[in-house]
Amino acid sequence: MPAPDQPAPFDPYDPLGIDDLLTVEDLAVRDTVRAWAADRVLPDVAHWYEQGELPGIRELARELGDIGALGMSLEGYGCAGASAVQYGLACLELEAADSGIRSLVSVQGSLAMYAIHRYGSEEQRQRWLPDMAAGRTIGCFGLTEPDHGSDPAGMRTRARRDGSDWVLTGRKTWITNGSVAGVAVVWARTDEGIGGFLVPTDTPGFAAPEIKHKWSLRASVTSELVLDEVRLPADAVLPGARGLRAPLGCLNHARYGIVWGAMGAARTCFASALEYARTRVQFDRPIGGFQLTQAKLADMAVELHKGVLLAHHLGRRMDAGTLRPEQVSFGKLNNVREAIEICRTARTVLGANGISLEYPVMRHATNLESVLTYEGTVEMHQLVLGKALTGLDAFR
Ligand code: TGC
Ligand code: FAD
Repeated sequence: MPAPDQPAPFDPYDPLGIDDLLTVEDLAVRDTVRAWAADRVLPDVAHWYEQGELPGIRELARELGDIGALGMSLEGYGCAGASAVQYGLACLELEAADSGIRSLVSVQGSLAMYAIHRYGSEEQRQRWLPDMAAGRTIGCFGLTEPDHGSDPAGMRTRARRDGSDWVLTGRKTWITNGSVAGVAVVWARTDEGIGGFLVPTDTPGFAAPEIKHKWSLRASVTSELVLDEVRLPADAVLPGARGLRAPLGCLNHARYGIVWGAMGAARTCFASALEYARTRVQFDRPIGGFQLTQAKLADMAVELHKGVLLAHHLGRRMDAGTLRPEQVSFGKLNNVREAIEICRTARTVLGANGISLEYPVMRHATNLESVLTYEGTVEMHQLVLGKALTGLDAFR
């Protein structure tokens, strides 16, 4: 322990002492998730990535349920009721292993479970949430369509009334967890505007073919959703979800998790570059001794820890109930953009080894190409902020 008037020694992995902002409970959540990822993801993830698959996803989901990571900041129904900061720390630790694992958790908790928790009836919550919190049922969230990605207001998937039933027809694409889901939260146009529907995936007319040939998020299941006259009972509709604001409300929660998660990917790449720079010798000295390498490492560290501070600030606002959607856009825009830059810079520090799966940096950098695009592209978040700053809508 340093004397009270002496600052703690400089820690290259926590140069600003951000850990001091965390409570004992926060640190316990972080350590639990970090240990789980070290045990269950890190030993195999490069192989999964190379194979382009996530084998054992159902078992992984159940284990994530056991550690309380699914629907982590939701209250009741078997959810952990953790704080937003704790949920963020969990996202960071999961994405430090691989963005695909964080995606699994984001979609399950922040999108599918959040939609049911926030907009569902009591019966719907009782039916789905305990199994989803335990990882026994996996959920997916179908908003994006082949012709409507950034502009979901134009969606074509339609839900029409037939007696008391609903009949859904349409197509969703790029849906995380789609082929392994037991329930799909599907957003569709109705005569009263956009609504949300809970579709058990064994319903006749529903199919979820997996999307192959991805060069990013390869350790993640991504699928199309095909809805061909899918007949659902009246109680399949989410009663509290009216209009596009409902799915966008879920996105706030998931985007918030990404603000933290992206810094996890960046942390891993920074650590890899730092270690490499200390040990790789060229021109008779470690490359970390060259000014150009030090400039890279210093800039990476600055952006990494600024990003973590930003995430923490937004987490406190979410816990206080004061977080605005524009502030989430601010965080998602900055942290994913900086994270991918950190990973690309780390790649250069590792030279040729940087492109090898023996090191994690290229895997993280390619994963972040998806993270840059999903949950609102860079441009969408620039436009959200642009509109908030100027009062002028530049989307259309
Ligand atoms: P706009 O007219 O602005 O808004 C329509 C209604 O929604 C309200 N609203 C929001 N409410 C809550 N949170 C937000 N962030 C909101 N943004 C808007 C708004 O107040 C309005 O309400 P009301 O009551 O007046 O009707 O809508 P717009 O059509 O102009 O679109 C705005 C825009 C472009 C920002 C929005 O469409 C958008 O965010 N587009 C990006 C689409 C996107 O992010 N898709 C993500 C799909 S899910 C996914 O990618 C999961 S990947 C997860 C993983 O694997 O980890
Ligand atoms: P487009 O909307 O066609 O955009 C193409 C380009 O045009 C982008 O650069 C965009 O920013 C730009 N652009 C569009 N409009 C404007 C404008 N007005 N001004 C300036 N530039 C503009 N979706 C789900 O619903 N659920 C999921 O679980 C899900 N998981 C995903 C997993 C992965 C691996 C990926 C890659 C995507 C996933 N998505 C999911 C889809 C994702 O949300 C969309 O890809 C994203 O919203 C962008 O839509 P798009 O790909 O159709 O691009």
